[in-house]
Parts: sequence; C-alpha cells; structure tokens
Amino acid sequence: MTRRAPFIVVEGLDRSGKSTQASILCDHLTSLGLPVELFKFPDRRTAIGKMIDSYLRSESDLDDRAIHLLFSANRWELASTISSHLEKGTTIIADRYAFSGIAFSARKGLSYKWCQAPDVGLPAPDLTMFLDIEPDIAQARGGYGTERYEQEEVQRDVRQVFERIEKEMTHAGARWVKIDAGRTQKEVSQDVWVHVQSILDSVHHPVGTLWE
Ligand code: 2DT
Ligand code: MG
Repeated sequence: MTRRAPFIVVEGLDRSGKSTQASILCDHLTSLGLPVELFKFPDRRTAIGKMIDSYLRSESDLDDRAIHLLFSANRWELASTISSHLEKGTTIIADRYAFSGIAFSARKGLSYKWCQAPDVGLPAPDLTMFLDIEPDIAQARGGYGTERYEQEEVQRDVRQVFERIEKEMTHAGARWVKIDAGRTQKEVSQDVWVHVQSILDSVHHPVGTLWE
C-alpha cells in the first residue's frame, strides 16, 4: 500500500514570504523525487474563486458573512482532491487555508466560532507553519498592494486573531509552528525544512479532519 503523504499548510500575514517559502519547499521535495502539489487559497480560478477575486479587488461588495462562506466553499470544492492526493502519496502544500479564513473574518467582528464552523471537517493539515512578521517590517518590504486587507492596521488585527488560533490549535494537539519570517529567505527556508523533515515519516492513515 502507498504511504499517505503529509498535508502541509503555510500561513502568515501579507508579505511574510508565504508564497516564496511554499514554492521553495515544493521544489525541494520535488528534487528529492517526492510527488508534490501546491495549492493556493483562495484559488481564484474556479467560479467561486472569481467572485472572491472580484471582492478582493473591490470590484464587488459582499456581506461579511457571505464572503466568509465563499472563502470556505472555495476550500470545500478542492477538499476531496486534496484528500485523494494525500491518500495516493502526493504531498500537498497549501499557501493559506482555513486559518486565514478565521483570522480575516473574525477581525471584522464576526464571532470566532461562527467563522470556524463552515470549515469543520475539511482535511486537517499534518503541519501548519505560521510565518510571523511585524506588520511594519512587512510593509517596509516593498509595501502592500491595493487589494482589500493590505493595510497595516488590518494586518495587526489579523495577527492577533492568529495568536488565538495558534493557542487553540496547540491546545488541541495540532502541529502548529511559528517561524520568525523577518529574517533572510534562506534562514526561513532552512527552518521550514527542519519542521517538514520532522513530520515526513510520521503521518498516519486516514487523513484527519479539521476541528472534529
Ligand atoms: P492572497 O493575498 O494570499 O491571495 O489572499 N483571505 C484568504 C480571507 O479573508 N479568507 C480566507 O479564507 C483566505 C484563504 C487573505 C487574499 C486575501 O484573502 C484573505 C488575503
Ligand atoms: Mg495578498
């Protein structure tokens, strides 16, 4: 029987280097001959993703709860693909996941539990790496773009919600690690690799479910 592959999530604030680190990790695993797929949430290519993209670019407006549910639905539409890849031995790296869902919506004043509910039952990551950076350092890295949420005060609030998520995940026994992302790309990727190596041989069938 093929061994189940790990599900790795990279989370963090905007400009923390998530996408760069996710792709370095993807290349590293590939160079070792391991099958790997990189997912990015939101996945703006699907029909739901297009609605999210339009919202993020402020081309459309949506009720806070409606957009929250769309972000969640955008994960659910890929959930079975993720699980089947994992079961077949393909490692999955996700650039953002349900944790961004809670963090960005709860900061608007929606209740934490309400924000968590639609993602209950999704495939659970075996390792979540939170790339932590001070919002002013992130800002200084070339600045935020023009999308919704790309503002220092928003990022500060979001970071606070992530702290709560970290506490709850750790308390529940999940593997959640915080990585100082204010360092060089190489220092961060070395840390990422140490954490990934520590779980490569320790994932078990079946794929877990989130918050159940
Ligand atoms: P990117 O800059 O990474 O494309 O993200 N977001 C993301 C949410 O509000 N809820 C979610 O569930 C997810 C996955 C974070 C675009 C923005 O979308 C936010 C930043
Ligand atoms: Mg962005």
